[in-house]
Amino acid sequence: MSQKARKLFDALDLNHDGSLTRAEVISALRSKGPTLAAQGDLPFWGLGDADASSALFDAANADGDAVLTFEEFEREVDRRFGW
Ligand SMILES: [Ca+2]
Ligand SMILES: [Ca+2]
Repeated sequence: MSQKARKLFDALDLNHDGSLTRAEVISALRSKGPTLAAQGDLPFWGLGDADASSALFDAANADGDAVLTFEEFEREVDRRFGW
């Protein structure tokens, strides 16, 4: 398991329900992204606008439902960020 993926997932899970909605990914990356990047918890190049965050959600959302599980999120960020 990727500790970095876990830390990022928990930071983005704004309502702490164990899954990420599209709105959470967009909102959390906008509000917390710069801090996460400054802490080394997210590559600076991984920061993007709402469209990029939405695209990240779609890329990770393997089953096409409304939320990302940790497993879906981990698979995508590990691949994308080389973790
Ligand atoms: Ca959530
Ligand atoms: Ca899903």
